[in-house]
Amino acid sequence: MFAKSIILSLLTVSVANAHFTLRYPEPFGKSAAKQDQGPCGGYTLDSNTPVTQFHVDGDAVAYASSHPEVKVLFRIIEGNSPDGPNSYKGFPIVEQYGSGDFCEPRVTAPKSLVGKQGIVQVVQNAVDGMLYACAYVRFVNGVNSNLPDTCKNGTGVDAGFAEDASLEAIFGSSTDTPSTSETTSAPTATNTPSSGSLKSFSMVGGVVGIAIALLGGL
Ligand SMILES: [Cu+2]
Repeated sequence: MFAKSIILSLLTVSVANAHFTLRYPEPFGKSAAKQDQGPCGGYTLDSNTPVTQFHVDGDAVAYASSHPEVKVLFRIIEGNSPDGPNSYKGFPIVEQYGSGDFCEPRVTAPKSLVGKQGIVQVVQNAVDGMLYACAYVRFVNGVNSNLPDTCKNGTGVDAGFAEDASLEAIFGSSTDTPSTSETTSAPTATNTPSSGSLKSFSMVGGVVGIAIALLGGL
């Protein structure tokens, strides 16, 4: 019985620590250890923060998710502060299903930001609370026609538009109106198989399999 509870708590811990990893644009930092801390998952912008070009008419935001069901906000913030006064919805709120790689290749920003720096913030409303990651970007014209390799969807990963009051509330009651993007393209659901997610699936399968085997033997 003792061993059984240890195994169950180990499984719980591994899930709770995983959260998501922002892959593109290049994040402030890669650890998810403080991902429940807003606005940027425990990271702040400094002189070593990488800068990625971000195309205002459509660019990729890619992450790997350990959660099989989250709601996601892609928020565009003008300037160097994640608490800056001007922020915009880069895409309608999405509900992502299935764990693994996920990419939204048509996140947009207002054209007025071209030539300026800013922050792409990804906020997930997940089973273990609100999770945050940020990337520092320089806004450029046009659409990114050369999407990164990290922009892919894992096997079984799908998405649809969603509503989420907690994510909407991030915009607060400021006079700043989230941009009503005219984007009508649906979230990607190409389900291109990805070796990365297959690997993590089989890893999880292995852990669960071992746990089940051990439980069976108790
Ligand atoms: Cu999590």
